[in-house]
Amino acid sequence: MYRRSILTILAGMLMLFCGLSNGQEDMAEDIVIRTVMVTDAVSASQFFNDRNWIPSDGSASEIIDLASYFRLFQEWAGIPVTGELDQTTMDKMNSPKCGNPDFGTSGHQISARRKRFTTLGRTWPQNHLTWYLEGTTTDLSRNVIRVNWLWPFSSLTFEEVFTPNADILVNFYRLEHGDGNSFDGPGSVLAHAFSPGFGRGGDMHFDDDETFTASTGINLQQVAVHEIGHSLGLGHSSDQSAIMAAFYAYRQNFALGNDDIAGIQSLYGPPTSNPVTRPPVTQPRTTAPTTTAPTPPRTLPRISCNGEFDASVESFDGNVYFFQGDMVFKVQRDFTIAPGFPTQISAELPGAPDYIDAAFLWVVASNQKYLYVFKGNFYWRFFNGIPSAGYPRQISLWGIPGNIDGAFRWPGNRRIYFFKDDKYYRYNTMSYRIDNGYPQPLSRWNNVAHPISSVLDWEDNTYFFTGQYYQIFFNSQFSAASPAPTAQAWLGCETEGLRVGTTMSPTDDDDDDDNTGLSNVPSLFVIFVTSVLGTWLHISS
Ligand SMILES: [Ca+2]
Ligand SMILES: [Ca+2]
Ligand SMILES: [Zn+2]
Ligand SMILES: [Zn+2]
Repeated sequence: MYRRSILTILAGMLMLFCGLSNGQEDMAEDIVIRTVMVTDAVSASQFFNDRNWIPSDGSASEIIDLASYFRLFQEWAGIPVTGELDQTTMDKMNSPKCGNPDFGTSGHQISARRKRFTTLGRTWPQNHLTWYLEGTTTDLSRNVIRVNWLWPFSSLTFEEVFTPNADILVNFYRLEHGDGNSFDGPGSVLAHAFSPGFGRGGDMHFDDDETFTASTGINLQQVAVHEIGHSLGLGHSSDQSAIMAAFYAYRQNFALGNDDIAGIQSLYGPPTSNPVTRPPVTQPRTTAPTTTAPTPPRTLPRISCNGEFDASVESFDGNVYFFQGDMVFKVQRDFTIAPGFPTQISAELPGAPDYIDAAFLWVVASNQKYLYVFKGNFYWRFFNGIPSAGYPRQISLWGIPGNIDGAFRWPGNRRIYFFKDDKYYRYNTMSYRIDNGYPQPLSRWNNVAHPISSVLDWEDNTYFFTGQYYQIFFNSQFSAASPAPTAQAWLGCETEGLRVGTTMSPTDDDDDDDNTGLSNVPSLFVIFVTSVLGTWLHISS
């Protein structure tokens, strides 16, 4: 049996050597060559070899004492130390985990007994990093994938970009995907990431055979925060409570631990007390993407790409209208522009004015939808796209002032929300009047910048648009993410269309009073773990 395991180890070393000498796999030493289900001593020795417990730099003796490795692993993983491949050990080895090795090429380190973080020996020379979501999964919508999963607590700053010329590319793959580090189907390995460097350096890959979630199960954000730790230069921690521990388990209260923070600060130092905005320093990528070519940017009328819209609302067919001057865009659920758009507002909604203030959709039934359009002191109504007779009418019929900024109807509590300047009004569609106690300060919507340009109720979350930026407001958390450029995310515009240097910081309001009504309703929404996000917002504001 041990003779076979030695052969396996030698074969593994040979494969690793071939991979390195190839030249194209310049980052291959970061990542496991293959993965196996551990069922016996042979596959266990492969596990130790793949994950760099046994030195892969040629310094290993040819005969290994497998029992001593079981003891080291059991101690490291925090399970009973028996020195044998018992069921607990086998289960642990086969449980969901990161695909990166647990140690460097010189094998298991004595320091692993100190229960702390490890580093990969590479760091980014610049403190400002760019990342690009190159590919997505059908498990989650693009906007959920794009939540802020980046690491606070260090001097690093991050910027999402919309071209592949980024420091960190994020993608989803199945099985063999061109980097010599195959995924393994459902279960076991969930993801892997490359340590800092050019080409694939810093890139994160997720195993698309997993079902990623925004709640319990394989939570994408929790896996991603671990993987980006590797992208920044951290290895696996022997502190099993750390995010950088190799094995994955869903955490109810998800946050970076002290060990993770100590690790990242050992590489990049603590956050600068007065952050300066640095220009992005992005090196040309030396390795072309091998599996998924980025889709070329679509050519759109210049008018769209400033991303400033007067109003946004769900359309009759379940897509999204964006109004801008005398034009209207229809963005489809896959974030492409519907054929025939943009077009004149008067062509899409006969009788509606240009330069509207706000709009909302009232869905009575799937075949009965009323679209309300507001401008100045008047409003118009369209039933299933057909203008209703007798309009426009006076906005005062709603009990609100003229010239509002935005409006949406939330089906969760059958209320209509009207926003103006730093206040909002809540209209009760059962009593046909504004609820008592309104208007309320807009600051109750945690972290939303104001005054807003428009607001949209869309797929379980609320989107606030201000100038050229938008913020996802997580209904289940009742808090907003950092602003992101509207034109790039919603219209697929290129960077050039955006004004350079425009920044916006979210307001920081700790008022978590839930009188707005949304958070009183039993959660119809995706539960999203945003403790890291929340901390990030706090720090960045
Ligand atoms: Ca897998
Ligand atoms: Ca508006
Ligand atoms: Zn890992
Ligand atoms: Zn990969």
